[in-house]
Amino acid sequence: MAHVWGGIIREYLDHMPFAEGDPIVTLGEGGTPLVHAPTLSSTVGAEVFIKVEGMNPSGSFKDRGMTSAMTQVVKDGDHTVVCASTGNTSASAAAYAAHAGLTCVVMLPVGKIAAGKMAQAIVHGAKLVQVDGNFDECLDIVRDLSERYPVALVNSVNPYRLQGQKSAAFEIVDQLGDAPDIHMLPVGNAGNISAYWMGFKEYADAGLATRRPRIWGVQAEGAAPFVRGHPIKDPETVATAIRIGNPASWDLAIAARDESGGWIRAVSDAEILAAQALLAGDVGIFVEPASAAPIAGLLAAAAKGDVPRGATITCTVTGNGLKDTATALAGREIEPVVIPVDVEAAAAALGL
Ligand code: AN7
Repeated sequence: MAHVWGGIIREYLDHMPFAEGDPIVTLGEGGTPLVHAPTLSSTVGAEVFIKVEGMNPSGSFKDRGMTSAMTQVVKDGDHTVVCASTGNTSASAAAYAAHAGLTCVVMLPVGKIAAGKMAQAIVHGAKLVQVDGNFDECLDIVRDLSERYPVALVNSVNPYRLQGQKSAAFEIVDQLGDAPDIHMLPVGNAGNISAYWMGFKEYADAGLATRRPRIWGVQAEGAAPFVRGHPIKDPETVATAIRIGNPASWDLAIAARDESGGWIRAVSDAEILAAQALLAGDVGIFVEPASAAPIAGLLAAAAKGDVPRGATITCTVTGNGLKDTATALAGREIEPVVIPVDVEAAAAALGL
């Protein structure tokens, strides 16, 4: 019989802080495609694979961490979860809370959340609080709130989040047959880069990979605390998902970078948008702006001659492009042709 995917906790139970019989909260997350990108590969002189995390149930990688965080919340008998978010964490938390019958409170920077993500929080029934501040300030509030009130924090400072998110590294090794030479991903609050490094290390230590990859992280120029070497007060970028100036997992991200022999660099908003268009037009994958950052970083590294010839490089694209169509379409000339119901008019319109 064909294998039916059971979500990342069941699939990787031996590597998770849970046991058979635990009340697993899952929407079937994980098992996402790893897509070879031939044109991009020849452009950069390496073998490039794209890990398509926008295929998760709520459209982003956050679902991997939310299945584990929510399972622990249910085990603990808590009833209300809270998170700060640039949009994807709140969308995922709202979906998993709805599934588990929990109350979900989301704290969002006003005016800085993509429309699709806002819609997700609303339709899944989250209590929405908009804050006249940025993500970092929202995170400060929810951390305080969870210490003083009976609400469980499901941001990535909750260690169960990283436990789930490390499963993406396991999948990449399983899909490739070994770890890549280099793994690339966007860096915002820095939970994911920390989780991937944990996952790659765990798999190698268990003898399931022969090596660990170098980790190359990419930030947006206007929100690049790791590149500057200190927190940024007023982060700004078109990639609202990674509009973060004071990453919570600072030390873990630095460890991932340095232990792996990797780097964290920055790309401009223009490079991000160009990479988003390239992924959509040449690879066939529509991602949100933040997710295009690693591709922009890869192209910049190749232009500098920093990409080892023939290396196997995996890039995580973290969120689905449908969440933010306004940014994707801004600056594009769209002239729809309207024709009568007539095949000759259709042929004429197409220049056939
Ligand atoms: C598409 O939703 O922080 O470095 O509150 O949505 O693990 O934070 C989102 C982050 C990359 C950065 N790509 O990951 C939130 C939030 C997308 C994202 C990141 C985010 P981290």
